[in-house]
Amino acid sequence: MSFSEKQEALVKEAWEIMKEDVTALSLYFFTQVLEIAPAAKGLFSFLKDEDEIPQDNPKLKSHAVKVFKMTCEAAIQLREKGEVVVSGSTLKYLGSVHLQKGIVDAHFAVVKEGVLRTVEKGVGEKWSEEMKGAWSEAYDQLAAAILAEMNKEA
Ligand code: HEM
Ligand code: ISQ
Repeated sequence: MSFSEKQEALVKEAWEIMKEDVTALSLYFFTQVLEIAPAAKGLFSFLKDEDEIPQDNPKLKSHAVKVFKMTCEAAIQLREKGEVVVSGSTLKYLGSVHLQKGIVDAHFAVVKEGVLRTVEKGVGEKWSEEMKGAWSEAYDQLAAAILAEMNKEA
């Protein structure tokens, strides 16, 4: 399925709105992921020794932002090139980080659900099935690129 200009625009539009409130949304993102999979807490260096999710941790925020920004970039590439292209060195890094943390296929579905819930919350009344579809597709393709690299490195 090809990625349309409309879909790219929906992903970008959401991120533009979300940027305004990125600290709170980063927290929400982690909260959702840990609600679905509590064990994920032990995987993140900045969470594992905490009793609760830190409310104002720059690392937490920067990690969350990376996932959203990379999904946006994936949407742009999908529309422009029909596939997600992550630069070789970045992809290698992503592959090795996640491999080392023991991340598997099923974890990606958990993070995807977290991403979708966070976009839904972030955009409020602008949320739609079409926007959900566009984010899902961009995330899935990005996840597939990371997983393929992980399988290559394993
Ligand atoms: C680290 C992106 C999926 C768990 C990272 C980093 C990036 C990233 C960029 C490195 C951050 C840095 O060192 O600056 C992504 C993207 C994903 C994805 C774009 C999906 C498309 C997942 C999944 C899990 C996961 C499914 C499973 C829970 C982690 C962990 C780290 C990490 C544990 C290390 C965090 C730390 O520094 O302690 N990810 N990730 N990631 N990711 Fe992901
Ligand atoms: C996966 N990788 C990096 C950062 C993340 C933030 C929240 C949830 C999952 C993540």
